[in-house]
Amino acid sequence: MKIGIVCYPTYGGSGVVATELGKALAEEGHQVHFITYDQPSRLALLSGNIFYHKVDIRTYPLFKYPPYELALASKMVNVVKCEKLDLLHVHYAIPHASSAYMAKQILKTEGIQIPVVTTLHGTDITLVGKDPSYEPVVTFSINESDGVTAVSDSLRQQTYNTFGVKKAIDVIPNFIDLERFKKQKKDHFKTAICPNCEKLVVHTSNFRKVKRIDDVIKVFAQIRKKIDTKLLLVGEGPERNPMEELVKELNLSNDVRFLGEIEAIEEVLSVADLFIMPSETESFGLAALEAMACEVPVISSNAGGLVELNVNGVTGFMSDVGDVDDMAKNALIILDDNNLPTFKENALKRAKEFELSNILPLYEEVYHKAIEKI
Ligand code: GMT
Repeated sequence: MKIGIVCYPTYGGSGVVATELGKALAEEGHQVHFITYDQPSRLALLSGNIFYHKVDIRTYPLFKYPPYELALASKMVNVVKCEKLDLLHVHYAIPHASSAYMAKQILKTEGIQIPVVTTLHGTDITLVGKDPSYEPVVTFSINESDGVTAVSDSLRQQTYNTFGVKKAIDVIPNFIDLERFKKQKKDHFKTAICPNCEKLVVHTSNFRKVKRIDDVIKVFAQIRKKIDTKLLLVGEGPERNPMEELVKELNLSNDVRFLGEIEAIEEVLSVADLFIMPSETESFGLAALEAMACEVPVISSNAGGLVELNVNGVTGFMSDVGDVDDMAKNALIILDDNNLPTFKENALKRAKEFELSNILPLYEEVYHKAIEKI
């Protein structure tokens, strides 16, 4: 197949899933055309089957807000025509699904039928999409897609509960490349961070409020009172400065490090003992899956799709959003040397269920159904 993939090329989970999916499809022999405003961060263009088409967003003094949706729709039209694409797969409903709808209508006037598959990732539904300023367009574009997927059953349900969506939604969970995400020997790194053999707790995210990084720090403060531990906070975003202030306030500066964005995240996870994800909402929790693949157990909230990933008492523990006391109590159970090896083993075993090769055929099936339908 010749597949056009549209996504946000940033560090967010939806962009990562779209990019890794595209790379895997290319390896399977499909021709994959990324249509984005920047080169996706995890994309290496070293495959003959991968192409990148940049969306040019023209500014003009009259525009307070440059019309990205129109530039994207126009680019989709051109790429579908020039490259003779069989299908467009858009990741994140806003505005990708509505731009794809417009592209599809334009192409129809020229006698070209292009099926559109939309993948819902989370905040496009749970936070931004349900806002009245976007909701009618989101509902319409989902209903007009030829195939719709959501990354967890929780997100599928939320979509039905929040929007007037009538379309069947296939659940296709996030996936993991176990060749890349595996525990590696990085003893020198561990010694540098934990010179006295302290335990290591890690959190990675894009530092938005929804991630509740203050809870990570509060849980860590409680753990540290009982055992020698260090905390690594990986990522960048609006919450970074306030969180640096909180660390100072709680007198934790000697034990907490902010690492910023790191490309080889699997190297950091390789030396971690515990991953904390206390999110307010989380449609799947790709970062937690990446940790589990590197044999790191997870303390998480029980929000959204996290209950479909983290197995309570087995791969880690789940608590109600904001219940930092419960999270800290459970973290101490995991970090106990008598328990840690079993939790690590279980985490890896669970991650294996989301191996890329198990998930890829599910997307291919959705593509075939969408193409047959049109
Ligand atoms: O939350 C993020 O870090 C980014 C966000 C996005 O929209 O790119 O991630 C969402 O999509 C990921 C991939 O499907 C999911 O694993 C994340 O759980 C989801 N984030 C939220 O629901 C908050």
